[in-house]
Amino acid sequence: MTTLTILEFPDPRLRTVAEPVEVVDDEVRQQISDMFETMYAAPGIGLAATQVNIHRRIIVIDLSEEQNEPLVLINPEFEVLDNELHRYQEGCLSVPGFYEDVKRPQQIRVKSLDRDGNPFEFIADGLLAVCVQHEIDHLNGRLFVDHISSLKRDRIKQKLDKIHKAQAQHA
Ligand code: QAP
Ligand code: CO
Repeated sequence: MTTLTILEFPDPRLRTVAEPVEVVDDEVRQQISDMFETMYAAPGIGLAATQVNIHRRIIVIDLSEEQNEPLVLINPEFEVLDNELHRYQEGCLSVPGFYEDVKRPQQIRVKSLDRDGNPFEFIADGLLAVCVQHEIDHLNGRLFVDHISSLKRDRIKQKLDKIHKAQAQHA
């Protein structure tokens, strides 16, 4: 198992639109294992392949306290079931240390492939609905900071630029 490097905003590679997975093979399953290790180590509750510079449509999620409820989504799609918007204070492993309110539809139907390549679907609401939409945004090159004001986004960018410059100095 390997811990992967997480790209951080405003890295332009986070803007890449990921390609669908054609065949769910052992290479894909290895990437999924590495993504779980990376997410659990962080720790985080959701990670899209884009964030670790793998531009394929793969997401790992685990909302449990004990890190024992792994959910894998490959080529996921969703449909909005309840147009009512729900506000949630989101964070992101690619925007460390910053949290802002984002509004999204509160109930969705998710269609996906599992880690064996078999299709499955489920209805998500609450935190899971937030997480799935946040992660699918990543696969489309979007970040939660795209849903907030440009003023707030630019402030976050400036602060992270500063941190990244200091980190480069000490490297
Ligand atoms: C996405 O986020 C998400 O700033 C997953 O310093 C966000 O795992 C889904 C994290 C909100 C649902 C609701 C963030 C860790 C983890 C940080 C994460 C940090 C360390 C974020
Ligand atoms: Co994120």
